[in-house]
Amino acid sequence: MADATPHDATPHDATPHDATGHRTAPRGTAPRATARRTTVGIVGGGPAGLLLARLLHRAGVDCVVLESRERAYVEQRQRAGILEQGTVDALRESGAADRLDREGIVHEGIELRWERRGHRIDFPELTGGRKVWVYAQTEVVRDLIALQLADGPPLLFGATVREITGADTDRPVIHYRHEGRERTLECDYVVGCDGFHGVTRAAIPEKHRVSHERVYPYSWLGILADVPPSCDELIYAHSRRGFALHSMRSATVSRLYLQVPNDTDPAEWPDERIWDELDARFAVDGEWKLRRGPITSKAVLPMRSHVTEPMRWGRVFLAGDAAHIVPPTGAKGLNLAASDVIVLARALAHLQRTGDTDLLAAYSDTCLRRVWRAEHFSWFMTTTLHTDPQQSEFQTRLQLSQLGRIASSPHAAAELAENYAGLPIG
Ligand code: RFL
Ligand code: PHB
Repeated sequence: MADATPHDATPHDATPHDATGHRTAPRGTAPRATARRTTVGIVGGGPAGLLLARLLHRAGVDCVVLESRERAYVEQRQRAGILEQGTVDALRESGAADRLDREGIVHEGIELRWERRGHRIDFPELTGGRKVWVYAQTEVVRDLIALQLADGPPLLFGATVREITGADTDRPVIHYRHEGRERTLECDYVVGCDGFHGVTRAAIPEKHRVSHERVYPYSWLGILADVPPSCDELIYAHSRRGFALHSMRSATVSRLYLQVPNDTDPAEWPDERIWDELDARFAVDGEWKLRRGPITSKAVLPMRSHVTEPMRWGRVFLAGDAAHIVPPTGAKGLNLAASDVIVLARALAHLQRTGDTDLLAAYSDTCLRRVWRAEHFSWFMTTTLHTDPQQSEFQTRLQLSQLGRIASSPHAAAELAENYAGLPIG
């Protein structure tokens, strides 16, 4: 990789600039393509892009975030709920954890449930003290956006990136459309945090890019319900009717998921049918009862594993869902996105301080080690807990045997706990 020292985002001419640094056309002239420079151009303002921007800002590295959607949409997109210690530490370091520290719920375990029995996995006991936080991705994104708009660096909503050119030159360029005009942003480095359907991945020439993929033969129907959670910790339930997960958002809002066939229309699932099915899948001997309440949101989510390698080409880097997807059963997607940008922010800050590109050159290999571990764990949780439509009794017995092993062996339980609570970053 060519060496380059990050520099200030100083505009190159005296054309007037708007609040985001864009050149503004003199009154009465036709709109035209405008240009601007920055050190790190970040494509996508999801959790990966927003956290990277905060970490770089704190380290004195200048950057700009371009997000295609509007703020309200980004802030309401229902997704992850579980944060690992490393993610929480990075949010604290970036100054965005005040509300997380007040409202986040610390969880020290999960329950696995199968054949009418429950088994608790105790994280601190099995991992030497680790735990996780229940704090919704929507809240993480809201906190990061509020801080970014108050404190910089620039974050543009409604800015749709079309293409990255010059990935293997020392001046890659982001081409995007904003407020009806075509614009360009010249960068020292471009980071694609634009999710699975983003455009940055295509900046890596096809012959140098390998993708590994697995699509699962089932989806999740996810609901939000205005009802206090029926449990203190998450419940992951194996059942011959299919998987179910009980999670939560607060003391008054529950988040639940049901395994459903691919291409299920949520309209096939009226509220009563959902609660009846959840009741059947969570059935357990003893006193436990599932509380029912008004369902405020329903959505079907496909399940996929995907890794693109390498995660860097020239001066273009991929982070988060742009480079890898995991099925949500291991609660790893958001945490992996966070660990990528933690590694990248460290490398860019190191370059700024020392002029040394070694950490940046190691970025892809460093991240992929953790990515493949999370891919394995997410695949393991998914295939152990879900019922494949073609599943034979033999496969069901293997799943039950594995669950029995986790319940009876502290070593098997520790393997699950270490992966779930999160391995060290770097
Ligand atoms: P995102 O969140 O998809 O953000 C990408 C952003 O890029 C924008 N974008 C563009 N912007 C400009 N120009 C373009 N051409 C653009 N194309 C796209 C998009 O609008 C968007 O704002 O990716 P990021 O930042 O990498 O974050 C990844 C996480 O969102 C994802 O991995 C997690 O939500 C996965 N996940 C979970 N992860 C966990 O760690 N723990 C969990 O408990 C957990 N639960 C889940 C999940 C994902 C789920 N779904 C919906 C698949 C539960 C569910 C149901
Ligand atoms: C969630 O709360 O949305 C959630 C929790 C754990 C998972 C997946 C999703 O494994």
